Amino acid sequence: MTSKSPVLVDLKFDPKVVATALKTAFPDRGSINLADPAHRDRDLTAVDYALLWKPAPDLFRRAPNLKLIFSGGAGVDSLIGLDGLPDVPMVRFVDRSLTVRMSEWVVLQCLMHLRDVVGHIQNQRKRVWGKQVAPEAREVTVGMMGLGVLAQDAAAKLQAIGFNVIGWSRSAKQIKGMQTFDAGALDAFLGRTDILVGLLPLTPETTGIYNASLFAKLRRNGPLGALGQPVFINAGRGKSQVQADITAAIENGVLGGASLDVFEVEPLPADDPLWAHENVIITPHDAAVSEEYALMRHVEEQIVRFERGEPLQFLVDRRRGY
Ligand code: NDP
Ligand code: OXD
Repeated sequence: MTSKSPVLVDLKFDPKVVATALKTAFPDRGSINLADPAHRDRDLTAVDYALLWKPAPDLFRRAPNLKLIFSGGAGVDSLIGLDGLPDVPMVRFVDRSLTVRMSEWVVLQCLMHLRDVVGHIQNQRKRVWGKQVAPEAREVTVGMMGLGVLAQDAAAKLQAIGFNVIGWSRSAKQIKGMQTFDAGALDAFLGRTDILVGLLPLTPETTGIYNASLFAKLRRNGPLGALGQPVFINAGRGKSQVQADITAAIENGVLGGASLDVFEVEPLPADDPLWAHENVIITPHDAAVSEEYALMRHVEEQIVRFERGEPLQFLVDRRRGY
């Protein structure tokens, strides 16, 4: 009987949580956790599978016979350019737990801006009874940039609340109840958008895409006067945004507000001007964290499929970069 290859794990997550999750994960094959000092110097030459998030630079040299690589998150931008990355299938993380968390964050941010929650909290601190008349959600159009797994779920939940939702993606899509635009129709999409939600992967095409020229094309004073100034929300990747342009757009009124979970440099440096803007909501790249038990379950499921010769799910297209 041949023994099953253990799963090599190199995740720059909370090491205690990873170690706890690994105690029950992969019962038939075990794991080699590079965060565990007892495993650090193990021979990796016979390892078939690796679960990675920001792996060690020498990992692919030490593990030259990988057959399958798993990303510890939905995004693969931090893996795709790595030196020595072998030409084997790469599976990204797609799971209900991740999707639901992202939708919660997106809905929360849209409602924060719709109902001026920041303004209300400021009034409360000053003991001011500052009644506001907010627009109704249906008067506001949320434009999703990216219409993948995460954006489609968030869009459905925004629609359930009443927002008008439209979407833009590389390839044309037909989604019930939603006007969609393909890559060539970006300007038409932006011109109808009051709240822009970025859920794009980071690729050469999407690097710096959220910039001054794009913000200037968003709709101002929508048909019902809702919101007045457009809002930018991004939970995709920070390098898709030109941060200096966001700061300038907030300062010169091109944008009325922003919610940012991702940044060009993370953690966001303490002296970045975005921290100080009252109408900018900053969260520390925790819109949708990978839940370790769900991640290990997903890896196990895909390995079982692979070993049975069944097609893998959630495969990354290296040529497209996501
Ligand atoms: P998907 O791969 O399912 O969807 C990506 C979407 O982006 C697709 O609709 C795709 O178009 C579109 N897209 C890609 N490139 C372009 C382009 N050049 N022009 C127009 N559209 C483009 O990804 P997910 O929805 O699962 O995740 C999206 C991203 O969210 C991840 O890559 C990651 O960066 C980020 N993320 C952030 C988290 C956080 O906590 N902040 C957590 C999890 C993910 P098409 O449909 O035509 O292929
Ligand atoms: C991801 C992330 O890509 O957490 O999953 O950013």
